[in-house]
Amino acid sequence: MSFDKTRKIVLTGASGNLGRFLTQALAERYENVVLTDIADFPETVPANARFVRADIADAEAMASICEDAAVILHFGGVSTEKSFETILPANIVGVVNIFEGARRNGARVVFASSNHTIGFHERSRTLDIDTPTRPDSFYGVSKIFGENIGRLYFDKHGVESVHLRIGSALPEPLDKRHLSTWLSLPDLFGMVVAAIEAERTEFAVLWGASANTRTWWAKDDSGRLGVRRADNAEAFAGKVAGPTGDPVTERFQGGSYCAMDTVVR
Ligand code: 15L
Repeated sequence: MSFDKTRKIVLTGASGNLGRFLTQALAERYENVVLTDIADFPETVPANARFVRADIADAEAMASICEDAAVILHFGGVSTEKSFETILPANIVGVVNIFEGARRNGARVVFASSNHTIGFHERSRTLDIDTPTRPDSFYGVSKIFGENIGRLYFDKHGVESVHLRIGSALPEPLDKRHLSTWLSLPDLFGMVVAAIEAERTEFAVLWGASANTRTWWAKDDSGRLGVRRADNAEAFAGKVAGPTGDPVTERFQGGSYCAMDTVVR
């Protein structure tokens, strides 16, 4: 059975870079998109969408926004390394509020996880989704927490979720690391559509990267979700910036996140 495009889709983090891209793409395909963010939406809200300003750490506000949702795309929260005090409400309390909203409404969650869940693996290794995590930051730990809340809510409550371990989602790769980690915006949208429309996902994890020749990431749940990647960072190999010169940054998959505050070299 195909996905009913009139069903409610919630997008958190709508005012951020990926949120704004997804907003336009979602509103062209679906008819009932509810956008939310702690910051005002900086563009005209498209037809088929409406914007509600709210803090994802506010449980009551999230409960109301998630009411009757079929799918919650959780792209909100802190998207880079910050102090634990900053990460805690945005990424820990926030993701629990989202899964609670999903549980109450029988919704599916699509979670913007990150490659910083595995950042301290060396670049010489190819990882599967069942390779143990190796976070490179409080931010990476918070994304592992979100994935594990997804695991718990599926096993305990039957809430389905798809976790996109996003590499570097950008219009174009900018540096050598991105030749391995790049996720084109059309490939991101393809993954989001597959995650929304798959008949059944259960608990799923996808590497959020395009079909890059220099990938560090192998087996994931793409096959059973019907995900296809069209782009390859190699097309940009001639124009990206070279290595940074920092040995820690260059050694590990998480790049500069591994070098922040690092005393063991
Ligand atoms: C991420 O998770 C961040 O949100 C983004 O700002 C980049 O740092 C990206 O990872 C990356 O690793 O390139």
